[in-house]
Amino acid sequence: MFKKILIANRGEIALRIIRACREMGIKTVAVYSEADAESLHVRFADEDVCIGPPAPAKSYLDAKRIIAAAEVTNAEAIHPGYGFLAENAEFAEICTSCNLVFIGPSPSVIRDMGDKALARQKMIEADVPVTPGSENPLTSIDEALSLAGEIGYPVILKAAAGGGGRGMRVCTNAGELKKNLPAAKAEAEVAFGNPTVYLEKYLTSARHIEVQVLGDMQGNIIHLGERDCTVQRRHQKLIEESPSTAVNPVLRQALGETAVQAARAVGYYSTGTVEFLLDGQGSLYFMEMNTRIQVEHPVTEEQTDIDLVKEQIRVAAGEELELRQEDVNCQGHTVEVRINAEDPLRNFAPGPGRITSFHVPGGHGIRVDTHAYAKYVIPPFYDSLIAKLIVHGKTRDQALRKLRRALDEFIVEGIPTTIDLYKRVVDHKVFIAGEYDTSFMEQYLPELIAPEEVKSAPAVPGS
Ligand code: MV4
Repeated sequence: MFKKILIANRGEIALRIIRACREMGIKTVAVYSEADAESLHVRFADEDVCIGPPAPAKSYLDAKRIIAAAEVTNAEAIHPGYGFLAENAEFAEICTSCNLVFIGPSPSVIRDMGDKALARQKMIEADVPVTPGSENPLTSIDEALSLAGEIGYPVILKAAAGGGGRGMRVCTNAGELKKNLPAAKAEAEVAFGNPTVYLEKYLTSARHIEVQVLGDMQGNIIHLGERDCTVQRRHQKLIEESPSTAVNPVLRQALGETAVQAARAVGYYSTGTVEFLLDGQGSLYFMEMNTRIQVEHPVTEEQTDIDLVKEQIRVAAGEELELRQEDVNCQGHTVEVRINAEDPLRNFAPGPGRITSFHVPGGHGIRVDTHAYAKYVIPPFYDSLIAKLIVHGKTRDQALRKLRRALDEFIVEGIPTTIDLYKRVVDHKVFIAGEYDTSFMEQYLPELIAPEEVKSAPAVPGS
């Protein structure tokens, strides 16, 4: 097992990894930018190295600085967390070439799953059901038009190097497809340095269900249940819950087996997430595979009582999984919400600044993963996540009551937050009934997607 791990990240996920390491008796090295000198991950790590100015490109995204910090502190492994370099195959390769263990899947799997068009192709070859659409990247507008004609509108254009909703455009007819294809390619080139775009049938009233998988280097792969991530705002997940109210035991079995089949098809090890769309008829379609520990991993931890970060570290050290599929036992109901420093009155623009008072909720079944504290200054340079509130109850009704009570107890003053947005969602009868789909926010809480002045503009599909 490693004696010392460097955490190449910041905020709550850096703290989360430090916690796992400390419980495993592993020393920790924190890296931080000048903007994070007062951040808790610096304080709680055994050692810390300032790696540069606030700009991510000169700090948390700079492989050279991170590797140098690992060398001067004699760290044996690097945990990338999520975001930053977590799904950067080149960084994973650089770690390996510098005799550092990258805590994650192999670089080739990171690269392959990072190309969403290639991931689809590999799933088609493995008989994993994928959303009807292009089997290869689109090469011409004629090809796109004939394909869309075959599968029927609406269709959605997706950037192969994108993922998570970035650069997606919905087209409801041939005219929109003609207009949006060149724009989507140009946008993908600018955003990801890769203009490759593919096309899928747009499933209008779907659920977004993802399955947590865990594999070791000996070829063992298990699944750890599903997370329903359907409630999103502009492709940012707002709420994640498990189990999904749209999944019955038969479908759950199929979901888990299909997720393991997908992971096995690409030789997966470490923690990973297989994302599916579930259509109104109960059909499952592979959408993409994420090769990192995700923001919402605590949902699965509370359902299964398995520490996913510890398992990820054990696998990276070459250990075989102790867990067998029959040992995975999901209990109760868990819901997670992300508390962001964003201002709902300013179209959720980031609201960095000093937190003047901070009180987190507690009590049975309440977990708060946060790096924030009273007097802490949320910097403007990074994502606006302040805390994740995760609640667990025996039933969904109990969990939602706990969540509502916890949101009322959550005190953050000095900066704007999204706490009140969640009170609106959790109070909504359609959400409480569990009968929501991907259109939930747009259909029932449109004022929380865009403020009044923007709403007057006609919604342009594919915008
Ligand atoms: C889709 C889709 C329906 N059909 N793809 C992918 C990334 C994620 N952030 C949203 N994604 C979706 N991809 C096809 N072919 C529906 C979603 C989707 C969604 C879309 C719009 C508004 C909210 C959504 C919530 C979850 C999933």
